Amino acid sequence: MLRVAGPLAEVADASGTREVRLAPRLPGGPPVAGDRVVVDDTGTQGIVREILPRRTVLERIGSGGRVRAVVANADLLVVVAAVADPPLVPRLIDRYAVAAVAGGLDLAVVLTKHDLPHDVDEVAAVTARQRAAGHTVLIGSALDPALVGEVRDLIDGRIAVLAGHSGVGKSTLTSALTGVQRATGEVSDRLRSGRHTTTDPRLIPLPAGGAVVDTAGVRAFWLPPMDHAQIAAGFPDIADAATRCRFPDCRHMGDAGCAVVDEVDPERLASYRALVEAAESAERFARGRD
Ligand SMILES: Nc1nc2c(ncn2[C@@H]2O[C@H](COP(=O)(O)OP(=O)(O)OP(=O)(O)O)[C@@H](O)[C@H]2O)c(=O)[nH]1
Ligand SMILES: [Mg+2]
Ligand SMILES: [Zn+2]
Repeated sequence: MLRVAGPLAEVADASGTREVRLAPRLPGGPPVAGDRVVVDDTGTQGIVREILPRRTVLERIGSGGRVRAVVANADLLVVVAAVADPPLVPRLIDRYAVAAVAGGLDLAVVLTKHDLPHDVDEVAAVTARQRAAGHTVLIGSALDPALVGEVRDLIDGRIAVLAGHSGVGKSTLTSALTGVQRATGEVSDRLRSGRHTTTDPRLIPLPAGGAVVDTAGVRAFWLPPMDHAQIAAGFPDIADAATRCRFPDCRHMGDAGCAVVDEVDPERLASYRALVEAAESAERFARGRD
């Protein structure tokens, strides 16, 4: 499945790419980019009858507060963030890291717009923190073939999904990686119109194998409901220190003697705690309503 647009979808198989229709009330649907599907070809237009089980899935909270799949069966989540314009929000990277682990994807970070004026100390701190947590961080300009080559090597024949804020260069990278021209837009135009340049995720094969899924930029990325252990799993440094925490069922929220509190970088810990608190208050909120 390359792309879904309402009742229609684009699929690829050995014979090429074609447009098909989704069966009404498709179980587990609607399918998303990356889904493997069964197509019934007995009529004039193929109909998607079944979505095969997903090996991985990137999920977020969509409109209406429902959990929504963004991309299925991707191997790697590449969080694309600009060092400036739009401003770097390190905690967005952390939220994506939690979603990646929860969905079974590897995670890497690509920082773009390094050619623009930016806060050098802040970017160095964010890079160091992410690398210390065990994540690959690439940095450069999406317009520079050097960064594009590094991203290609990072993907290494896998299926990679590019995600992040609007205007950070996901489509610019996708075009350079795949040779398929994607619409890109100025950040100022986007702010004026309030719209994102890319509107739907699309899977595009890479010439040397693997594929890139260019997704629509987000304003914010809300995680599906999960408990503190699932959140900690998205913070490799916290998950590691947690193995040395002597309190059973510790949430690592600040008790003296907790190994996580003693060992982990304070900014990382604050980011983790903000997510645990948000998840728990959302749960309390949901419970209070029924
Ligand atoms: N100077 C500079 N400009 C960049 C860089 N990366 C992207 N741009 C520009 O930033 C603008 C937005 O890039 P896009 O590739 O459309 O961003 P996007 O992440 O796909 O945005 P959405 O589709 O809205 O999510 C375009 O004008 C790009 O040319 C970079 O590394 N440096
Ligand atoms: Mg785009
Ligand atoms: Zn603890």
